[in-house]
Amino acid sequence: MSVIAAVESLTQGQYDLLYNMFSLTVAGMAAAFVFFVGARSQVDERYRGSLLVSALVVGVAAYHYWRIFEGFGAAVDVSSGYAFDSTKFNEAYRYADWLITVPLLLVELVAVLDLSDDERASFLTKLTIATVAMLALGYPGEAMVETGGTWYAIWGTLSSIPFAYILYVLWFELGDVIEQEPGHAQTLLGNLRLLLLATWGFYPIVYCIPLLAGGEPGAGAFVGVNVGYCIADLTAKAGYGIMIYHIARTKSENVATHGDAAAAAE
Ligand SMILES: *C/C=C(C)/C=C/C=C(C)/C=C/C1=C(C)CCCC1(C)C
Repeated sequence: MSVIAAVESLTQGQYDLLYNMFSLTVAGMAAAFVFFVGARSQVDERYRGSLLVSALVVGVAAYHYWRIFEGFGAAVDVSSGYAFDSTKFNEAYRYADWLITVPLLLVELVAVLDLSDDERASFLTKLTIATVAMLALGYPGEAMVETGGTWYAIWGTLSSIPFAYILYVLWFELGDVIEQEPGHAQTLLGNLRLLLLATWGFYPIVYCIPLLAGGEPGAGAFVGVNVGYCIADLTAKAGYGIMIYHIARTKSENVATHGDAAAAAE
């Protein structure tokens, strides 16, 4: 049974925690959307695209979390001891969301890097292919097989292969690119790379939560996984977008002080 299918009922505490977490995530994504749209005018024209993509990411996530929140409301029968009807909770929203937002997070990143068109295209192509492979291999584990069973571990491991490749590219290739960036922007991009690796690295850990719960999936594992993914999504999308905004501002100031030609040469 998948984590969700194994849930028969929640305690009041578990219900309150999830309710508040989904609510907070919808609000956080929606607030971030407004912020990124508004902040576009504060950066130089060439970096506005990165803020638009940041807004797109959190906008798409706000919508999906709203649907998840609604599904959660429909699945729990508060009047009969928080009984849980797993058929009303659609887990696929999260993976559908990641399929759209993860490649966009990469677009956001390259939009603040000084890359040639060729470099940009090659970077995005290989990372997007790896992302699709990672999610396509992770989904069956998450939703279609026995949680804690052999297949759960197999899908998780298979999904980790393209993930390891993504980490490799982000660490080494991105590291080389960042080294060529000027002054303060280089420090900020270094921090962004760390945030990226730390937040993305959190997802496979969340995937392992049901295993830590002794292999016997139940409401506890369900709550752990959902709270974990909410926190991961908020930091990897809204938090990351805020860092991209700071980088865009710093680089815009460089453009303003050194003029266009110097900034273009950097
Ligand atoms: C905004 C959403 C983001 C940044 C989602 C990232 C998701 C991952 C890095 C997921 C990775 C997984 C593994 C490496 C193995 C287990 C299955 C996954 C899909 C949770």
